[in-house]
Amino acid sequence: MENKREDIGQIVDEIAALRKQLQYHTYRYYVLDDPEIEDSQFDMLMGRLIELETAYPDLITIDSPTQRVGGIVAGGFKSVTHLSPMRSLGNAFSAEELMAFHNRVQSGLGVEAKIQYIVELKMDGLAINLTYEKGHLVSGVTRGNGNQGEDVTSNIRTIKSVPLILHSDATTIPPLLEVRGEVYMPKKEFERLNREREEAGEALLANPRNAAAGSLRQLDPKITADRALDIFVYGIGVYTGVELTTHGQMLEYLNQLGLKINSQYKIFETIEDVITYCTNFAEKRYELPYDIDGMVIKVNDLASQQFLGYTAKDPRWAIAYKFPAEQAITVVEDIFVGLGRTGVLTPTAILRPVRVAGSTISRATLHNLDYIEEKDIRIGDTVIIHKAGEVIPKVLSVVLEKRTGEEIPFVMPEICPECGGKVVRQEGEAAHKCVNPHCPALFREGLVHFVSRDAMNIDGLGPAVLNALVDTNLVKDVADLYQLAMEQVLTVPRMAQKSAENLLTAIEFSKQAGLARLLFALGIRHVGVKAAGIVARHFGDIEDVKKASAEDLLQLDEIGAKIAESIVAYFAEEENIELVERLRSAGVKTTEEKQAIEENQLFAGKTFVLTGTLDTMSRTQASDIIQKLGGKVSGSVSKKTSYVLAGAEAGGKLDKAQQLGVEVLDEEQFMKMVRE
Ligand code: 3B8
Repeated sequence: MENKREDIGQIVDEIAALRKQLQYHTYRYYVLDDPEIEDSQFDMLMGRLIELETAYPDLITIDSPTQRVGGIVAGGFKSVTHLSPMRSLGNAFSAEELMAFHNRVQSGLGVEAKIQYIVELKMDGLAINLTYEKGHLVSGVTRGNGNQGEDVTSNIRTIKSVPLILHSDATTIPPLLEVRGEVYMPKKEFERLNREREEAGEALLANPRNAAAGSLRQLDPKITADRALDIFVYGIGVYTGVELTTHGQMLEYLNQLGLKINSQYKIFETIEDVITYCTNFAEKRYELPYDIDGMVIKVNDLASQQFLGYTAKDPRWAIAYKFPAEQAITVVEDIFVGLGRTGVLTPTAILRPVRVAGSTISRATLHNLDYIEEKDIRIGDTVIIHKAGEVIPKVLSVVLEKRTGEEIPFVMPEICPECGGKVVRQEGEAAHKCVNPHCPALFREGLVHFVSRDAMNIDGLGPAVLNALVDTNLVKDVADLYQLAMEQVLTVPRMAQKSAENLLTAIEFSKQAGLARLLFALGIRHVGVKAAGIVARHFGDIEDVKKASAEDLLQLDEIGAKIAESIVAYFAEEENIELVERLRSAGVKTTEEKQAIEENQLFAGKTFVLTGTLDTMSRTQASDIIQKLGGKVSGSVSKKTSYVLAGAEAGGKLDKAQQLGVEVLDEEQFMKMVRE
């Protein structure tokens, strides 16, 4: 017995030592890009740890280096409210706009103020908020709308340069730390992934940014783990327990904690130097191993940042300098009319292929007839095209000097190119539409929408597979997807056994997506992700959505008349009712957890009074959190006060609260409420 206990003690120590070593070498390899040991040595350490943890499963902890890849996230990602909002940057496209930014900063801080700027590379990825509590990673959430994002923690954990535990040597660990950074996919990894997809006959991803976004939205972290995502952190949200004076110092502090910062930042004393540096960098960007779409200019002094604050939208202390869009000259070889999900006919220019901004462009959207007429774009014209960060390039203008007179003006077809049905243009609308509700192209687009990421998120149904399923009549409506059998899927050209299995698993899995995704997936006009979520969480069951009147729906926050009427109209159609019924009997979940109180309205109707010094956050930050969650903050304690949040050296207000029997919370209790 005695012996056994000693053994366990030794095992515990060995496990701790292995974890420490693995953490350190992961940091050397993935954060510093400067490994100290061979991969094989690393694998041996990991092997030993796995061996011990297998023998002693009770000793496994969530932070163990063996636990980066977890199980599938059932039911989609949860929406989470950020403790402090995550804003996005305003843009400057020229030296003049940078100068204007500087003038605003200067007048904000006073004409005498000497301003130091720090310039960073602007990563073209996805903004993510990492929350660390007592040095442990507790969540990774997308920026979302700035207030709420999606909880993609399970996928963030697979990124090796994200420490699961912050480094505690040489620095203090903050009790609470929100770190902001950009998750990206290195160019090499993007190319590797696309090669793999090409071989598998899957649709290619447009650019590293989209690839990173798609990878982060996988419900199975194993898939994310297979894609070498990376991160650079560049800022903090709520943080406690440390004093920082400049942004540069903050970056170095984050670095000391084991987080990965981009060391290519530079500090400047004048705006002229900032401008020279930024404009010169445009050419160098293609030499980097990752995509950047500009530079970020920040006021270096943190007190000045705070003083300048934010406009309704953007920080006043920082701005993005976007590199000029790349332009190229080519020829419009044809104009093709495609059909969108809502029946809109969209003309696309087929271009003689040309290289712009690092990729080959062979088409550009022409939006609608007005756009074509305004720019007078004709088939055969030589045009200047322009590609900025966005995926779809645009035709900027026609090179009139190149006109020969042979060019053919574009005519919008009067019948739908897919079904031969009538095309109409409603008064006051720019779009031409096919109004045949049974148009096969509309159905195909509806299907693409149904399986898309924000909808039922069925992976493995790229355009080629979908077309094959539709063309062979295996899928005549979205409910048919749930009746597919293995033999049927295998009839799709180039479909391998493994892909077919994956597809059927993904379809099966999507049954649990829940009402919010389903409502969005159905493609009810005007019902976006957000509205679908609000309606689903309010009613909880599709039966109740069906029964809802326009007035019922209008009661909901953010649901306007257009959405309400469209939902009512959708469920007035017998055909749609039947479709929903078939989905339900196939096992598709048609309910959603109801929210008695809005998720972000935890403190609705509650009044807080703050007193004393809080040590994990400032009072302003605490007020922000309370208000964000629907609560009020008042200056004095009365019977109506719901809670007093008391920090150190709380005085009279605390006494009064106790007299009146008002509940008093300390910081820890408060944070616990917020977290739950
Ligand atoms: C404030 C500062 C947004 C950002 C910021 O590499 C704010 O700083 C932001 F409201 O989005 N993509 C960066 C990057 C992005 C941001 C940033 N710094 N380096 C980026």
